[in-house]
Amino acid sequence: MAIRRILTVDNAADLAVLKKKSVPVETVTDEHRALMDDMLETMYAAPGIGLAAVQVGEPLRIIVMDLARDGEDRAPRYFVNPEIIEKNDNLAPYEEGCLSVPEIYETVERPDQVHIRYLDYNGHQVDEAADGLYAVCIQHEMDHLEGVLFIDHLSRLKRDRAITKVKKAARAA
Ligand code: K1U
Ligand code: ZN
Repeated sequence: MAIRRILTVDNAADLAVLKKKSVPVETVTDEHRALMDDMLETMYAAPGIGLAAVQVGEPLRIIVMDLARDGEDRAPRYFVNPEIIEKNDNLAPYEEGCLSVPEIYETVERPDQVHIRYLDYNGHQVDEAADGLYAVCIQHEMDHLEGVLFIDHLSRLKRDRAITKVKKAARAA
């Protein structure tokens, strides 16, 4: 397993990759499982609660997540080719962050419940309902698969300010 570099929006080459639409996985292979292992290690090290493959430079429709709280056992989740089958009309606000937009937290409104379908680590199909933080996180990560960042849900002014702030922080580091 290895910790990979997380692409960030302050770098023009990284941003071009982050804006790409990720491609579906045909069959879940050991190579994909190795990538998921690396992604999980990268996410834990960051630390974060979710990560899309494109954030480590692999534009494949793969996501990892762990929503376990401090003190709880790790509970890794793996999503290959996730789809939203149904979503609720109720929107709920949540202050989101993103490892590709470091140190920026802004409120985004999303459907508060979604029904998802995906392949797990072993390539088995799972159908599941997600609500609360699970619903927020899976929709945030699935946006990454379309090349959409959470700051794209903000006004242009707020988005530009966020990018300027990340660029300034990167220059100071
Ligand atoms: O970059 C990412 O996509 C990961 C992102 C996931 C996310 C967070 C909040 C709302 C929606 C999606 C993060 O993990 S940002 C870091 C974070 O939220 C966190 C870090 C340490 C402990 C707890 C949370
Ligand atoms: Zn993100």
